[in-house]
Amino acid sequence: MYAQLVETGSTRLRKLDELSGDERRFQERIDAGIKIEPKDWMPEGYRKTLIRQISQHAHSEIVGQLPEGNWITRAPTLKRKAILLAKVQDEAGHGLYLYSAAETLGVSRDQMIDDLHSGKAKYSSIFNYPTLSWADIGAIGWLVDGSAIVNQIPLCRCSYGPYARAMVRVCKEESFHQRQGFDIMMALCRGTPEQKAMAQDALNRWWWPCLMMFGPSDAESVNSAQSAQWGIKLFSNDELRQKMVDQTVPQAEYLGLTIPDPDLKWNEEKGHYDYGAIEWAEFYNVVKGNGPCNRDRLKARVDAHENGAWFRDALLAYADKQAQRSTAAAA
Ligand code: BYC
Repeated sequence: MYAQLVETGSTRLRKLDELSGDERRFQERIDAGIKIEPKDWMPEGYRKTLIRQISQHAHSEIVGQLPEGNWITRAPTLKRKAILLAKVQDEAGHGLYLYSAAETLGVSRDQMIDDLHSGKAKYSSIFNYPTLSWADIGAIGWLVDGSAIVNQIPLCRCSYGPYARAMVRVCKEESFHQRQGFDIMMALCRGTPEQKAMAQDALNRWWWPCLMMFGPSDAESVNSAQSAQWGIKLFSNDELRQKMVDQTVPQAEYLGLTIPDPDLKWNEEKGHYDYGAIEWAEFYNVVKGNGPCNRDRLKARVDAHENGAWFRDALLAYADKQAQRSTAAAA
């Protein structure tokens, strides 16, 4: 597994009667649905797991601006340009709420940014694929933001207060993003045969990477069991992936598009769609840094940080000057 393997303090899940003192009281609070707040006692593994997940989530929002930002100047109308600009700006906001939520756990913004730039911290595999046509912007909104909502609605009820509260606003905005993507797909599917073919091509390329966004299968997911016990994960990777498939198939039918999976079939007995095998080798390859755009994405972030150094220096110099002036005025 290509995982950071955060040391959670135990090699297997312990039952309530095996926990002692603070740990037991902590688990009882989680089991009673009481939110954990920054100043509450928490096991070190819980703190580290949240820093890992929330910072990776924040990095995904920030890196996630790159594939769509690529199309702001090329959006087909002024209205589409304004909508896309607002959407990409929302993603920056999501990154900032999430970095702030992670900071409440005692990690600094600088440390998180360093970990992203050094390759230690991950960001979502999905943002390592290129946006080749305008239809990709529709597909991202429809499928990537659609998947993000499925994954993130349960996070609004997760055990850590600042993360749960940040997710409420994020989910409301993601819902607008998903609709704007579906609206682009509807316009293309009602357009010329060439436009419809462009929409189909985008669906063909984004479908499988979107299923991979939910993470490895439950059998391979190293962090799930502990995160579930701690109330960070309320549904498993496979459960959420299934929800995404079930909700998206009728939407594709409405658009008149074909999901690129010959094994996709309604299973009457299960009440769910069965879907074909995911190419996990591709997922791990992307997570290891070898996807089509990994190097470009990281370079864009590092360059932006380095090019913004003068601005951060200027802010600090201004803050120092203001502090000196107020000290002088008080003297
Ligand atoms: N990509 O044990 P598992 C968005 C890693 S933002 C890369 O199941 P966990 C959007 C995983 O980190 C989308 N790596 O892990 C933004 C772990 O490695 P580490 C981001 C992945 O944490 C802008 C290892 O594989 N959403 O939607 O229990 C525009 C084993 O996995 C991926 C979030 O971050 C992946 N796809 O579960 C539009 C949501 N999947 O860390 C849209 C919050 C797994 O041990 N995060 N890995 O080195 C989560 O819900 C969970 O962290 C995950 C993974 C379900 C993603």
